[in-house]
Amino acid sequence: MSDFKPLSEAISKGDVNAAVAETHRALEAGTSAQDILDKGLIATMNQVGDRFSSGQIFVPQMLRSARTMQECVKLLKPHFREGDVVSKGKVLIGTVKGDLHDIGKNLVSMMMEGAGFTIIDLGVDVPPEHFVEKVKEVDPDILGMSALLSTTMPAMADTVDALQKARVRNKVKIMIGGAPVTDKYAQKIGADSYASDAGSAVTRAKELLGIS
Ligand code: B1M
Repeated sequence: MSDFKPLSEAISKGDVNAAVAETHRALEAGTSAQDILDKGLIATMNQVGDRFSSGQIFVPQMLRSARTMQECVKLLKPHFREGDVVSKGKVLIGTVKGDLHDIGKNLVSMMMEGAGFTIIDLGVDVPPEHFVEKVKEVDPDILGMSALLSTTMPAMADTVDALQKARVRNKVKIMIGGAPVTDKYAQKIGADSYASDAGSAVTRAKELLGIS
């Protein structure tokens, strides 16, 4: 079993060089990219979140850890590719209005891209009207929304309403996710699907489009 302690410490401290070196080391030692992601990177970010909640660290430290994690994720990206495949479908994705968290959304995008979907990423703090405009312009198969704050979750419902008002709701499947989001909430706001993590986002997306 791999020792993720040095990687975890580097991410906690926000030491990009050490974290990148540790990620390289783990890959070279044959550790799977999935294990590095789950047991090294995501597990550490959860600890960082707990330290923030308990007042041991503040936003600047959390941000440094987040940036460090993003650099490590870049190294893992090529390992999640299934190869050059014909696109399984177009996915328009973004973090909802008022929300700046993008690590989870980026992981979902990366996994979906690796599984053969074409990703159009609108970034963070995306207002409902921008989602609507892009749905009309891009005509995606799936619209993915991410929210990490309980205060920004209602923006998902607002976006579904805006799509309805613009008469484009039925043109696209809607998938939502993010730490405070639940299956029940997805049903409540009329989304088509909820995924709890990046791996299941790929499975749910394939289910939505009836592909394997
Ligand atoms: Co923020 N933050 N943050 N933060 N932050 C949380 C979310 C929080 C839980 C921390 C805490 O208090 N314990 C808390 C939210 C409380 C709540 O609302 N319930 C919080 C807060 C309060 C805040 C601020 C308000 C702090 C402040 O300013 N006082 C502020 C808000 C800014 C804003 O958005 N307007 C803020 C700011 C930040 C930073 C900018 C410093 C930074 C974000 C940097 C960035 O993303 N570029 C940050 C971070 C890093 C976190 C924590 C520590 C980590 C989030 C993360 O990246 N996790 C977080 C605590 C935590 O989650 N433990 C916290 C790793 C990531 C892989 O997981 O995003 O859950 P996650 O994504 C998963 C799944 O959820 C799912 O798949 C992903 C991969 O498996 N998923 C989807 C996500 N989107 C999906 C979409 C899908 C399907 C699945 O379909 C489309």
